[in-house]
Amino acid sequence: MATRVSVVLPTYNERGNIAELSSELIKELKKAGYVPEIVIVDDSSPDGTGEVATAISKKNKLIKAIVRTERGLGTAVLRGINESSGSIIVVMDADFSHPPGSVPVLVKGIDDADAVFASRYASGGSMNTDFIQYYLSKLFNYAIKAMLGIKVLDSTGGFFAIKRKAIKGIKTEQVFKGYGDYCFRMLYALKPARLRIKELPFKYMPRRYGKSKTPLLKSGISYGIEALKLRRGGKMKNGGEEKSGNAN
Ligand SMILES: Nc1nc2c(ncn2[C@@H]2O[C@H](COP(=O)(O)OP(=O)(O)O)[C@@H](O)[C@H]2O)c(=O)[nH]1
Ligand SMILES: [Mg+2]
Repeated sequence: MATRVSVVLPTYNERGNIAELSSELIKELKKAGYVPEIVIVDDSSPDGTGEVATAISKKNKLIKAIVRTERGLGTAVLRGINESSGSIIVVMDADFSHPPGSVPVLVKGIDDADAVFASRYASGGSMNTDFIQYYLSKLFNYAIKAMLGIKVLDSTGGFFAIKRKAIKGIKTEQVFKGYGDYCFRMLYALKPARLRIKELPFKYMPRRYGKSKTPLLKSGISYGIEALKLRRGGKMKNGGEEKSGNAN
């Protein structure tokens, strides 16, 4: 039986991207021999992404649309994971920055791993920004990697494939919250399980339609604070405390 691959797409104002992206993902995964499932989690976007998602889900049973009243990237990803059914889960942005053509590459990479992270910084990867921005973001990601002792360099990108059974053991409510920081929180929570985790390069593209929702400086600062908190929490745990260190 072919492997079912669920792609979780969190959306906020992605009306121009979502239909085309869903159909390209289905095409790419089918071509590679997988059974695709697309799970869109929209937070009642004012641009009507939810309506488009609902309409395409009615036409195509491989697409599932969830429209929530709450707001938040981390919790949207978790909702998508919980409502998906594939043995492999892919999480990615819904704006074509994460190219649909890279998805089968990540999924294939899971043959000898438990999770595969798409990386802008691995050899062969790139980012469609100027030299300075690229190296600043790479440096920032190095700092997070060193601080948390995780294996993945691109731990803020939110583009990865993971086996469902790999996340069974983690406290998902504590991990999937906030913004892009959920991604390195997940890697940190997975550390004790000693999973096989690897990175494969991909080329980060400019978004096709719409605008970015990430306040770069603000999220950079809050990611830094979050990484510090996690590290401190980890040390406390090693020192004999019961608490997991990321209680809020
Ligand atoms: N459900 C949901 N999705 C979000 C939210 N904020 C951002 N996203 C989605 O998360 C992905 C990344 O956001 P984006 O604006 O592209 O940030 P950037 O890639 O850092 O510029 C996109 O698919 C967004 O639509 C949110 O509050 N809720
Ligand atoms: Mg984006």
